[in-house]
Amino acid sequence: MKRYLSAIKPTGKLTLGNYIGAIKQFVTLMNDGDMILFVADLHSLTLPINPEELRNNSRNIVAYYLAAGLDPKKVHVFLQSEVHEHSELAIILQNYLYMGELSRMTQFKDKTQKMNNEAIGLGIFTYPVLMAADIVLYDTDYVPVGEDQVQHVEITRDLVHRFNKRYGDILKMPRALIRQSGARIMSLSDPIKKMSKSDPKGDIFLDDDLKTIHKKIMSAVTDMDCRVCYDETNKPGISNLMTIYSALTNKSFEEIEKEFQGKMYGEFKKEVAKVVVDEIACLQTKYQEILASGLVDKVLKEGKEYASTIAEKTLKRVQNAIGLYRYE
Ligand code: ATP
Ligand code: LTN
Repeated sequence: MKRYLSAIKPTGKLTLGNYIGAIKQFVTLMNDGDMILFVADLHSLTLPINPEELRNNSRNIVAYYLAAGLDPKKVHVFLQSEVHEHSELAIILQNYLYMGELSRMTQFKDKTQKMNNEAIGLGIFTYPVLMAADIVLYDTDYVPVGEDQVQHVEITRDLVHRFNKRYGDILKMPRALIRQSGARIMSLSDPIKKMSKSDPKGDIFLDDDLKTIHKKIMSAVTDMDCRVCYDETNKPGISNLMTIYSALTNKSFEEIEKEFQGKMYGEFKKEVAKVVVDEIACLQTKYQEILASGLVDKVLKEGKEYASTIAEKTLKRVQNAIGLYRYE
């Protein structure tokens, strides 16, 4: 059975980008194999975060996982910080990734671009090491993520290759899995920028009220051309709305172009707004029910037990392979 593993950082309120690029993909894959999902709370410490927000965000992500339709009988969900093997394995694996390659990572460069060198924490630099540990700890086959995370999976693959060449066939080689369309939802106010929860300009949040969502879509930045057709380079705004519409309706770009041929942008936006509002309304209702039910804590407890059993075995296998002394 194939194993899928993925995570979301509790750095802020979830966006439509997280939902389409990551969570919806998890739901589609849930019946295809063993699925392990976690809240990457240790990764969220790599940039300053308020403790109360971190705690709330973590809990809310789990509730949204479940509200989106992830079935806790099929999917194992836990908090990264509760399975100590993630940190222990990262300490070992940091010796197999190099300063040069880490300093070339896009996320590191983007997130530290405006920071003073003296104030850049080590964690944002070694971020890919912890992520590699997250992935290999579970003998993962596939890592379903949005496009921005593919580079992190690629560096994990380099590490696995390097490690196995030296010690034998110890770590499983993972592969990134990205949606054909919807792997990169852009900001509604600046459609050449990724919609991102820690930089909320032009974001739709899953907990926005429905009127606000409608308004945000109706005022999304588009071009002057007025034809609903997909052209990422010249029409990034309309292409982004088409991507959102396509991801939520399963209609292809050709079908959408036909549907809105000769129609004004306003008409198209109204339809996109309706589809997004309907989907989020349903999600919000389930989310509130789940938060009130106490299910989140139960799921996290079971998930932690399941994950710990696997993680413990992998860590021992690695420790053995590299020569760390074990009594038993
Ligand atoms: P941050 O702003 O803190 O970096 P983020 O909003 O980019 O956060 P992550 O926690 O880094 O979100 O990502 C969780 C998952 O959602 C990842 O698989 C990521 O690729 C995906 N994702 C995030 N933003 C988008 C987006 N705009 N479009 C598609 N997928 C996305
Ligand atoms: N870096 C990821 C979150 C993450 C992750 C992982 C995703 C941490 N560890 C392991 C997949 C597998 C992000 O979404 N920003």
